[in-house]
Amino acid sequence: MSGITVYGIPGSPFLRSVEIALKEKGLDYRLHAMAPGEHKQPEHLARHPFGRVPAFEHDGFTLYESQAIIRYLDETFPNPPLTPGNPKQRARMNQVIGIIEWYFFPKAAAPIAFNRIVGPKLLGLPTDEAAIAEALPMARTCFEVLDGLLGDQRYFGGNNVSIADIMLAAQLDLLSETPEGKALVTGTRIEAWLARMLARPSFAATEPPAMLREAA
Ligand SMILES: N[C@@H](CCC(=O)N[C@@H](CS)C(=O)NCC(=O)O)C(=O)O
Repeated sequence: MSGITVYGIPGSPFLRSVEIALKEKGLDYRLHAMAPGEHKQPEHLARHPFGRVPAFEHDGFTLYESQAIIRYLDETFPNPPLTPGNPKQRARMNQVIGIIEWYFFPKAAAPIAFNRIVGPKLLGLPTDEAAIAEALPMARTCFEVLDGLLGDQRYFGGNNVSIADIMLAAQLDLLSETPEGKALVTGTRIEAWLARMLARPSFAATEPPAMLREAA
């Protein structure tokens, strides 16, 4: 056993990105699956003071923040590498990760996916159409920019899958289940890239729960 435990709510794209990295590395791990709400309880707040998922442990070393976890895995278990060796390609990967964390997830993907899927279909909350409308201009900018950064490359960091590809595809798989996400992806270079990513065994092995897909 690798001594790795991942804590999270199945269906969370950030949890999934960590699991995908583990699968890409061929590492076994224990998933401590939590129910929604458990992430705000004292037991989890002790692992993650911001009350989010995922959290991670490796032989007593604890960590949260998906990017930090995946980078740690990549340095600790270097094969196959998820970080390009070339500085320019590495910079592109880091740029895409920055876009995901600052613009795409909080200002586009999260408001749309929450208000189309998680809130109304899983939590019984009303859809906030205004929040979706507000998120759309940022979502359009993100798609335009990401499509340009991918260009004709196979992956964002060149010829091999990188941390940026894993993090973005885990987010996009859920977002593209919404009408807005589907419309944004269709006809872009991101569409073929996403299909390639989702066909990887690491993605197939970490499919979100059927309940979430059916809700979309
Ligand atoms: N920056 C964090 C973001 C984690 C995050 O926002 N996770 C979402 C699920 S995908 C979450 O925990 N949401 C629950 C909440 O905000 O209460 C990371 O990279 O791990």
